[in-house]
Amino acid sequence: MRPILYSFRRCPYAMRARLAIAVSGIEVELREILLRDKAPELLAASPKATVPVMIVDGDVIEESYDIMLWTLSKNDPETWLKRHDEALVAECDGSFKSALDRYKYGNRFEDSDAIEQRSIASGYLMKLEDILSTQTYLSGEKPGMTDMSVITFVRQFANVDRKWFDAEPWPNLINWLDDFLNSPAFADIMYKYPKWVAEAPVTLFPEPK
Ligand SMILES: N[C@@H](CCC(=O)N[C@@H](CS)C(=O)NCC(=O)O)C(=O)O
Repeated sequence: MRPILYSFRRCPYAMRARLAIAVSGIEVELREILLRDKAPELLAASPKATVPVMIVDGDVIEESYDIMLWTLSKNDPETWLKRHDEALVAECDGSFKSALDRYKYGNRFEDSDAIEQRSIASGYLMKLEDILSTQTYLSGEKPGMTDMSVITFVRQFANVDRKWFDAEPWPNLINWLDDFLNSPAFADIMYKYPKWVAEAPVTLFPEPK
């Protein structure tokens, strides 16, 4: 049975799941979700109601990172799992993402200051810059799990105020992000799908070439 992926195009969590699926070559049935109008089938499968969610042979995988790990455990032709700094990814998913949300959605968090949070998040990005000043990727000379787990969140951070981001002293981080944004791999995961409804024809991801 082909896995089902509930996804949302612009969600950084869903994007990293799609990156792993695309590199693995495992074909899934993609169901594009609108966050403000979630499909009842998603809510029934996963009451926590976040995307991405993957259904494999009746099992529900509800965390993007676990979807990446499951997918790559099945097929990892670019050996991403060999290049995997778990601590750096955990810091991204934890304190960096928390500060990013408070920077990007400052008005939703009454007790925090957006600029202060931007500076907290920047501490993590300077750490990435230090690594990228000595090697091309966070994972070494080839991209790996570390790069692909964090890059969609760095993109989200950069997009809050790209002019400000580009003026910061992290040239290697900017190059690393821009190379990714200009890559075929990024274009392949950003294809626009219409909102999924149960009666729609099956949509396969990655797109058959
Ligand atoms: N820890 C989850 C987080 C997923 C998540 O928060 N996704 C957001 C979209 S980017 C979501 O679905 N939010 C629910 C909503 O906005 O209703 C994961 O890694 O998959």
